[in-house]
Amino acid sequence: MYTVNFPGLANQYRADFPILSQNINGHPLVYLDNAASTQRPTAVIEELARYYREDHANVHRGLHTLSNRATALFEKARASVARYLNAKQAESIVFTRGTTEGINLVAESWGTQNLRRGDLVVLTEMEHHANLIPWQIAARKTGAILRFLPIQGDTGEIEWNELEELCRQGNVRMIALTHISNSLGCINPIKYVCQTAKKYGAVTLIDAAQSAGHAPLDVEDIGCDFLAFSSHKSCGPTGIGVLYGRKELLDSMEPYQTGGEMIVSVDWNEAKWKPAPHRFEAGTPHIAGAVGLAKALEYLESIGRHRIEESDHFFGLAAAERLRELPKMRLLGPAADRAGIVSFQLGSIHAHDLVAFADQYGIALRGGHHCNQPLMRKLGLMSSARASFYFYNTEAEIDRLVSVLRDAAKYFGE
Ligand code: 7TS
Repeated sequence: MYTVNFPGLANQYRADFPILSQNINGHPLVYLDNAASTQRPTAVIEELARYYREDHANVHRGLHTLSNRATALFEKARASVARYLNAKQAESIVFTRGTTEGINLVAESWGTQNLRRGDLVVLTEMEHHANLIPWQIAARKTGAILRFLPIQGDTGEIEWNELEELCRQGNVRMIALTHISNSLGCINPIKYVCQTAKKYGAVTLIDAAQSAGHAPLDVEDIGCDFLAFSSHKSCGPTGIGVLYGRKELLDSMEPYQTGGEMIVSVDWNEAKWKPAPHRFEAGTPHIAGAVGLAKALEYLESIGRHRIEESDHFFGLAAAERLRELPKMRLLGPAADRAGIVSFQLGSIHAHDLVAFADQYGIALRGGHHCNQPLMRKLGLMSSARASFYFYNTEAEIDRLVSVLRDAAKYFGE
């Protein structure tokens, strides 16, 4: 029926996610809010408990056994993340609170130290607020100018050769873009963007919030300077994330937060920083989070990121195909190459009403502007509803979604 085959990963892996086997409002939970946050497998939940039960102390400061053990685990987690991203060295990995903090770090540290009046920062019109507002602030502080690669309409397609035209103007200093759009589900050609940037001497930042847990990512192959992601969208704990940065670039940047553990020496009036990554990790980090994230990445590797990517592709296309059967359905995102994220507007039903209706039947969707206010405005929408899938979802859950949306259309008179 579909152009891609159902990968069937749920048969093998759904049982690893205890939260999914519950009823919500008297119906089996259908969790389709994975773009907001994925769920955690038992392996990660148990690793967090094990860490607190057996190994916890503060890192990098104690000389006692537990502190050494916690430090070793924390630094081992950094090395695991480096391997996951194919970063050349663990020192390129900064632990943050999440994608948002990673981008803020770059915009504040790299941005305010390197951008000059009239420099261009190039973004796309589909950026999450987390990859927009930090650049607005950096631009305000430095006099740099933001430019946006426009999307062509509901499909979210971008004329990528416009990037080269912009770069030819000569003063593009930063290109920051999302790999996968959290509302349109399109997959952007980040390798091409980074190659183009390099030709013109611009620095690149990839927002990998929606891709790190979903597809193979190789920072060497992509050729990016920075890449940020969140653990909680990749089967790991909340409150921890990763900023990858080219080591020499990180070492050239001043920290934007200061305090304990990021220094070499401190005097009354001045201090000297450690090299990266520790200069960017002031204060006690989320140690358990890093340990849990390493376990989550190990779990994703055991499934195989290519298989997860295939599964997302199936769900994106299959859900779009089935949702199109509904009358008055306006689907966002590309027709072909798409991730497992499908946003839509059904007739004139407000997305919040639709989400509340679906929740009565145990279906978890998201409705709103998805932290893409300017994008929604450009599309002439106040909001949209969104179903986002992961490898533990099933084909039957698409049927359930379509059936409940059909009932919603009737109920709201569409
Ligand atoms: N960038 C993108 C593309 C995202 O989708 C999100 C979160 C972020 C950045 C921020 O990530 P955080 O972990 O720092 O919050 N996106 C969503 C979403 O689509 N629904 O809830 C959060």
